Amino acid sequence: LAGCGDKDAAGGSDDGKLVMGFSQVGAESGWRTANTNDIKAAAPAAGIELKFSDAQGKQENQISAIRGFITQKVDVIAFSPVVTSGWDAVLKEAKDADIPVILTDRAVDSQDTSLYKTFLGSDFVKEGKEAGDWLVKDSAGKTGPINVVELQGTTGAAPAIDRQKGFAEAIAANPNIKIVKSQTGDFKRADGKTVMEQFLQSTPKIDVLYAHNDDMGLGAIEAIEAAGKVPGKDIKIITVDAVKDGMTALAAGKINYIVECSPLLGTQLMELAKKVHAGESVEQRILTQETTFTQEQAKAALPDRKY
Ligand code: GZL
Repeated sequence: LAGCGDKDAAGGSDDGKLVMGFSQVGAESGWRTANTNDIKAAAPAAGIELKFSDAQGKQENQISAIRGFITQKVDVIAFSPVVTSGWDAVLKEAKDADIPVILTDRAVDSQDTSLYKTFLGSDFVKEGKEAGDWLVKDSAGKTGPINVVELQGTTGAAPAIDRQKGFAEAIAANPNIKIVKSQTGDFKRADGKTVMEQFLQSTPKIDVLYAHNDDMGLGAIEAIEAAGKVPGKDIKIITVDAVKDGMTALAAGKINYIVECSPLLGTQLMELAKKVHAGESVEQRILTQETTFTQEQAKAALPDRKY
């Protein structure tokens, strides 16, 4: 709408605040909830007006939300793409409308990197490698096959593609370690439980579960216990994220190792939005800082965990 008073040409808010349109993947996991809460808190703290949209895990909802932000002439668009492909057209529309786009959390496979100003998020291949490296170390000196079942994240999502890649590359160091079953649990606890039930029924010997996030690992633990097995002992479990529920299970010995993936991108995102809006140049790729946790480290870290 044509503004009045000190509204800037790009259609910012009436009181001159920078307006950000954010399209979120959904609410599929504890990580996503923490990510959403952090973004919603960081916007007002940075004096930014946030228009927030939850896509319930559907790419078409993200695309229509982005189109809505373009129509509303927001100053900056940010989003976490649920899957890597299928974004070029709508990103071109944002570019043609002269609205800068910031990617957070997940990547897109667009070859044209002029379609977004920067990508702020984790290195998921590294996360998968950390998980695989731990298993290789833990398996040192053991003889005989080590059968791994893998609960993959959302099909086509950057973290699922890359966590699978990094893990597979790392475990190649020990040919005894084999992924005998791999299936998506869509980053959801309920799906992780259902798929693990199927793994348990169809796979005689499971030594390790590698789950691409804590939530699927926690669902799998329910299935493992229902099958009369001890998680963390009969079946070792490695997950990614390090949200509170995962860290609690790790400290209790039901998970053996967690690779952290930080959801706290909000403050960095808001600072980037201000720079991009001001026409300042920003790094094309900004990596988040994160670590890994053993059971002992989880016990020490739990009291201070913010999410
Ligand atoms: C990773 C993020 C993933 C988390 C899951 O940055 O995209 O999506 O690992 C979440 O828990 O659902």
